[in-house]
Amino acid sequence: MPDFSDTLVDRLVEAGHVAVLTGAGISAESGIPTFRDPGGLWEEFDPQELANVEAFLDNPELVQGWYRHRREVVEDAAPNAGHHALADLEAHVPSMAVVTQNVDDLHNRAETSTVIELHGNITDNYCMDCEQAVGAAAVDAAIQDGEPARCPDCGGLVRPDVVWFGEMLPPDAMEQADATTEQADVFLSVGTSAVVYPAARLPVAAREQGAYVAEVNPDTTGVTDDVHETIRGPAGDVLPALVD
Ligand code: BJW
Repeated sequence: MPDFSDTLVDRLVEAGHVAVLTGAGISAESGIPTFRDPGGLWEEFDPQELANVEAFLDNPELVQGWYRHRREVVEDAAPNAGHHALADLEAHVPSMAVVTQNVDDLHNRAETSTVIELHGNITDNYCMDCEQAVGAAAVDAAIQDGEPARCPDCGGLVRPDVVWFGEMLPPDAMEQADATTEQADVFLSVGTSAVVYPAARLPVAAREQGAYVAEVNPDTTGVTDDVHETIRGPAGDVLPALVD
């Protein structure tokens, strides 16, 4: 049985608004690798070669192929007990939002109502020149032919709609994330190493702004020392127990 305090339960029961920040760890139990854990994506692949725009422009086929592979993993995955517990929590609190760093769409597929995607969504692609959306099928067909995927209208390179290092986060999403953090009476930080900014500053900002902040993670993170309470364990065990 996961170990959390009566204080957290009381604060959740009394909360007017709950904000939840999620990271790759919440989707680990759906079979989607995290980035920085042993066996995670960054152990096998160098982020410098794949997750920034210079790498993409150097070798678009390689980066498009890597994202296609990850998109397929995501399409084959399903939301797990942790995603479902957060969707269920909505029924127990007056207002709630999930701010996610994940690009895997699993909070939407678990039918959480308010999902703020800070780092984009791997199911979407767009043209770097004319910015129009390009369907995944067109990207897959080009890669199949050994060519970089290009925009059917203007011929520009097509990239996944994700946020790479050195890029700004979508301004609307960041504004919404800041607003939900400011409003929060309880803030949960779930399955994130909390080392990537600006997302990593949200739990700290929540505490400064008066929220009760709890972390759900099997390991220590960049914000462990900043939260009121740490619940050690997998999100798929902890969150259903907390919501029940
Ligand atoms: C479980 C579990 C289970 C396991 N249950 N838990 C110096 C200081 C401060 C900032 C910077 C700096 N130098 C550069 C920066 C800025 C940079 C940054 O933060 N770098 C740091 C690494 C130092 N940030 C940016 O560049 C951002 N943009 C920005 O700041 O714009 C302004 C700016 C512009 C120009 C110059 C400077 C500033 C953009 C960041 C974009 C991040 N993109 C990625 C890739 C997305 C696309 C893709 O998927 O390919 O986002 S990187 C990657 O990390 C991904 C994730 O969303 C993100 C966070 O990772 P996350 O989710 O925390 O995963 P892990 O693997 O780290 O952790 C998993 C956790 O789960 C672990 O704790 C496990 O224990 C736990 N876990 N199983 C619960 N079952």
